[in-house]
Amino acid sequence: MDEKQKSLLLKASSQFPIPPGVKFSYGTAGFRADALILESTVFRAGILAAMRSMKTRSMIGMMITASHNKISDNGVKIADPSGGMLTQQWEPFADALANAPDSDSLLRLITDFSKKENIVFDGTFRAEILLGRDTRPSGESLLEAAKQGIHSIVGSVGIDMGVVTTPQLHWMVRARNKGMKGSELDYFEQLSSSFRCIMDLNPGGSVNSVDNKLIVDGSNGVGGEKIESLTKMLDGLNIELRNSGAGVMDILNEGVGADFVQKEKVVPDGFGSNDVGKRCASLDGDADRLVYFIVPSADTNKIDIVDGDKILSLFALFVKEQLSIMNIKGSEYNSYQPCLGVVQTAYANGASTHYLKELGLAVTLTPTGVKHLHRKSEDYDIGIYFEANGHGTILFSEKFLSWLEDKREELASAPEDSQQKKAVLRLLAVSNLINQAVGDALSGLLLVEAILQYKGWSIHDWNALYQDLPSRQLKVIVKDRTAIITTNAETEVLSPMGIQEAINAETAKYPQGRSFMRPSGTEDVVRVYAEASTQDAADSLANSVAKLVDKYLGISNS
Ligand code: 16G
Ligand code: MG
Repeated sequence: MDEKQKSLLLKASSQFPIPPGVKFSYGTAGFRADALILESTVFRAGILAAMRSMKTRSMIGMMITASHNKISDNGVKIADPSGGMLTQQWEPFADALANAPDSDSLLRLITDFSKKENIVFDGTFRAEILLGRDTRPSGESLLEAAKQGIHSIVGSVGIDMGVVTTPQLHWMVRARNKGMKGSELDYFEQLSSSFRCIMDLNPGGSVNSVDNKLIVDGSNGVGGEKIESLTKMLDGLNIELRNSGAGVMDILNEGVGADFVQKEKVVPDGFGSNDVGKRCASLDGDADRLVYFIVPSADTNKIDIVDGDKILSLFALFVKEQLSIMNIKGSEYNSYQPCLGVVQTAYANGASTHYLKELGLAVTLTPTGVKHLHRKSEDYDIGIYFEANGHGTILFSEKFLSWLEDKREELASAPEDSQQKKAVLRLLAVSNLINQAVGDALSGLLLVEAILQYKGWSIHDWNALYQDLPSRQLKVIVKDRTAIITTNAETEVLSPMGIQEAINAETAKYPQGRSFMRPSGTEDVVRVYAEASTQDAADSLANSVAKLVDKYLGISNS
């Protein structure tokens, strides 16, 4: 590193001292904290993004968001050239960078790491970072900090995409690195044209007119604004947007949004007795989560949640159906058997896993966090993943897509009503509609709507695919959650010793009982999950396991 680069880094970083007494961790989905203490972290993440761009010789993404967290929080995460999450190999460097106590140690870290990674700071490569932020007021000043970080590496530029959803930014990074057009308008055009294509191929069975309207809870975040732009480009979809964030009292994620409805299972603000029986959907604050719900009666504030597991089941059913339409016995299509797999986490309701296995699908569990599910889904020709909380998408392998393209050509002269041809065209359209970079509430919502229309199903028909087992989630505050080591996709605890045996003994007392504990990757708590054949039983099992967590690890246990 030459003297010019060194002094640039020293000078810029001295403007962003780290707050005393805080330890930052890249965590499950990037750095997250109170926005007031994040400037140095975002500045340093800007340096990291520029170095990652130099290393990969590609465009990198940087998104400023704290997703479903409260409005006063913010965060930052990095998107790799594929549009996916930052490689896990760089996470320890991200942590070290964020916590380096002063400019000199920061410089030393950068010098050592760049030597190890063969990154040469000679200013000859133009590192490019696409920057996005959600609607949080703190986003603007944090964006400035990000730019300062980027500019402290000679030859690096930040391209500001403004206020976007997290999946939009990931999509743009992926598109641009593939040499395709990657503006917001391109994103909307791709989604709307592929949606139209699937709808045009639908057999014409339509849901009844009352049910035809979809009511969307925008979580008072960026998703609302974007869904409005998208709906303007769409026919055949009647969307009423609530919680758009436009009103003075509309506070981001407060009593609204996908995280709230999925965890609390109660009616979000802006919804009520007039919505009984209607098809409703909630996005989270940065629109990478999607869940649906039904208000079952005017007498209760409880909702029936149609969560990520049900979305996964709907997608899996649809894709499997298209594959079997193409795979007529004795035909040439038998020569290649695409492998369809589904990926869930331990939070997936046991009833969903049972349903998917009954469909004959390979079901795999990974630890919590999109990066784990996404990576596992890449093992399949078609990998569908969802977390119960609404993060998920469908990944198509290059091999499968080029096979589909060949089939399209072969079937070009087949009659318009050829079912095989339609199935091929449908799957190609799905691969364009559904975000291949990361789970995306907007593209996921369009695919759900198109499939319901295809099947002529109401939300009630969809919800009846299987019945969720009653479940309960609890949080427990402990002395040190890093003392916990889990295995088998977080379904078992290795350390502290003895706790797993105690959990097993409790769980065995309940019919259809299942429970696990895991340290949160985003909060300083331990999470407990339990399910059983009745709500009372699930509550009681969750409470017993929470007591065990407290006994083995709790604050009171000192
Ligand atoms: C983050 C993750 C999400 C995960 C959640 C778990 C991404 C983009 N988001 O929101 O996948 O379900 O954390 O939080 O990876 P927890 O560790 O606090 O339970
Ligand atoms: Mg989110």
